[in-house]
Amino acid sequence: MNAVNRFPALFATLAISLAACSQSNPGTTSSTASPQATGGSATGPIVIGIGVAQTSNVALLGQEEVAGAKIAEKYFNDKGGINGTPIKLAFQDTAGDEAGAINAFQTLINRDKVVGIVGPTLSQQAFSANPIANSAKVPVIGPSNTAKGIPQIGEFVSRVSAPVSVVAPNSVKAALKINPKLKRVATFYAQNDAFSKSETEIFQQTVKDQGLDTVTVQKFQTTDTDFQSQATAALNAKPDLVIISGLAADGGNLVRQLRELGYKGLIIGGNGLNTSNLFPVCKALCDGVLIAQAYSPEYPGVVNKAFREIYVSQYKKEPPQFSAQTFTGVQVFVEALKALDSKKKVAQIPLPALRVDLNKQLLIGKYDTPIGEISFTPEGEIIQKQFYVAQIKMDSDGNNGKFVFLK
Ligand code: 1QQ
Repeated sequence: MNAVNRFPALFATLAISLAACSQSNPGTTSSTASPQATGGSATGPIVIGIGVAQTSNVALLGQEEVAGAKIAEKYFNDKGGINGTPIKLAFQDTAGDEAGAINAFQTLINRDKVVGIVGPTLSQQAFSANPIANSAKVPVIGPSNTAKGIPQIGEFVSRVSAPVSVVAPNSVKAALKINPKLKRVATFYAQNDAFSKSETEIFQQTVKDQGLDTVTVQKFQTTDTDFQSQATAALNAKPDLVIISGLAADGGNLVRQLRELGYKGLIIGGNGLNTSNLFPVCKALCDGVLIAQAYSPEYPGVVNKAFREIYVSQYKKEPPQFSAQTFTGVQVFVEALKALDSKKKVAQIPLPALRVDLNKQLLIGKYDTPIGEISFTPEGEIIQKQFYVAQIKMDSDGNNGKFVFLK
């Protein structure tokens, strides 16, 4: 089928997903923080910025981050906020590109006067927007920035999203457990996306380390919808494992087109495919895709139990990784602010000093979060213990699906 025939399906899918996004997250496109409600003000809530993608293709990933942040805001305020002072989240939509992330970060820093930012959604955006926050001495916690080099952007940048180097190899090992005879690997990656380039390097190294053969490497763009030429070239190389590093819309279309062309082997999706928003794109053909996870809904910690219960009651499904990681980002800010506040009331600290103190404090804390017990290296890299692999299981009509965690 040609590109023209593909477009209506893609746009219909995106329209549905984005409409669902705006319905489930009303009123989150801009901040309602008043000028008084600043980090270091004597009165009013303490404002934490959330700069993630609420529009564009990347909202397929970012809308799960908004959900996690909102659950965290209510959860921590119900528990008394920062020793009695509530927190308030200021949301700014980064959309899907660098310019959007830069705009959102500038608004959060200069207008909303946040104490710190959880965001952006993509590593591709982080490499452009984080240096701005870093120069302004505003702490940034990456909820989903997994490319190599993120904490190294600067001293005010940390992340609660474990890097591709520790997460991605798990799915290759899981594929080998399912089919120990695997040998021939076709790798696909989005060449216009920093995360996808970083993740494919790890996948390709893991393939070597596991004694498998790379039979082809195919490139695409995250904006592509037609993958006929790459998929056909890859299938001519007779792979028995396909590995995809891209984002949800492109990744989902690639999965679908590989299956439509007759590919029957295992498929591994990278972190950009790690959302149930993939399901409307590849429908029943999403079935069987393996994706490594930095979160399990079954993690037994107290905070995860509470988070999971709230998420399930609100969304009628298990919480996804990106929601858990964004909740975790807010939690780190809240707990670091509480620790600071018990030494000196944060409301009395001028905002520039508070931002600097907060960054120092968050890096030395230990946190019991939905994604497990975590801490940070002095550089801001997350130290996390548990990782998992899930496999997508679709209903036969392709309308509903779930992530089944492998033992
Ligand atoms: C990154 C990612 C994204 C695909 C998560 C939304 O891991 O850009 O680093």
